[in-house]
Amino acid sequence: MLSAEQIAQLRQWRHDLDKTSRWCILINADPDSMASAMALMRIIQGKVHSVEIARINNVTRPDNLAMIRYLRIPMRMWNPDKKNQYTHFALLDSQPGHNKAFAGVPFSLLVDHHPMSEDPSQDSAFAEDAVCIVRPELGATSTLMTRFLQGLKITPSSRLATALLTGIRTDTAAFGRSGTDEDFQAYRWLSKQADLTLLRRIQRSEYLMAWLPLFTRAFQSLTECPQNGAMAWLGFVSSGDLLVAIADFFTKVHGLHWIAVSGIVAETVIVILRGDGSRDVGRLAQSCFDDVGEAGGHRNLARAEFPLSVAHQEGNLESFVRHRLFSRKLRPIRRTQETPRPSA
Ligand SMILES: [Mn+2]
Repeated sequence: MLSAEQIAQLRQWRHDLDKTSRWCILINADPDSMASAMALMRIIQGKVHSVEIARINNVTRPDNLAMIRYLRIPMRMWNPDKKNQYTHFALLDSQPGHNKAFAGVPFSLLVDHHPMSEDPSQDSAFAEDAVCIVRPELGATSTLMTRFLQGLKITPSSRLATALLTGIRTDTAAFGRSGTDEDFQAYRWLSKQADLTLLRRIQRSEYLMAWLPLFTRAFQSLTECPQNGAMAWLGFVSSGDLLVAIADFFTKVHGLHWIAVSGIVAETVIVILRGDGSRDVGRLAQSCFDDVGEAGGHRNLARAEFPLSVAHQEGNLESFVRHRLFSRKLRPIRRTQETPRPSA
């Protein structure tokens, strides 16, 4: 909740915005940052000369592409050469030290929910009178932006409310992973204004047309593994995200306790493991692939990566992976608290 004093400060900040200023809202685009950017745009529009949203990354996830399309989020790729077009910069859902692209940008506003960086910015000097609001206890920056809208008595459009709802849902994994009472209150408030049909359409955009041939490969190569598991081999794929999307699909199959979906991305073999918890796939990944590359994860989700060259020495890649998944008991399990865990 914002205090009366904080609301007064926010109103004053908005009131004092320079009518001639040209704002750029810089984000590392994901649902939370995109929604936050839309909210800030709504808050400062009309109070400044212009405001644009620029992203530093490519958006490739189908649900994020759907969010941009259905909610018509105006966004361009950040071009550092055009920095001089703007007089003010805002950074949302990130901190200057989080990405090289933020270096040297004199931010006037920072709103975020990540833990405060120990070394906030070596290269990025904040602008004079910069406002930094970091609330690490919150599940999403969208929650904070919702509080700002409430404090300013701005009723969000249904598209903006849907965006913020998507931001909170995504960052908290629909309150399954994180989220405080405050996130939940914001969520409930937004639900009244949001377009829930659109929200469902965004959530359901899990795959791209171009991925469908990979599903064919996955189904054709699917083989059973011990303890009600299965593995699929996809060969060369353009990114590890595709393997993740397909592995996640198989978690919806009742009776399948765990799945390993593998493929080759450039010079690396990637194995994505998902499970229903009846078997610790993090340990499985480690015991199978720890000796050839990086492997680890949690009970329900894990990942292993190793160089193509390792497996090549042992002949056929698919049988190499299969052999390891089948004969895991032959390898000792070494697992410590400090074991590196590739992001699964
Ligand atoms: Mn976030």
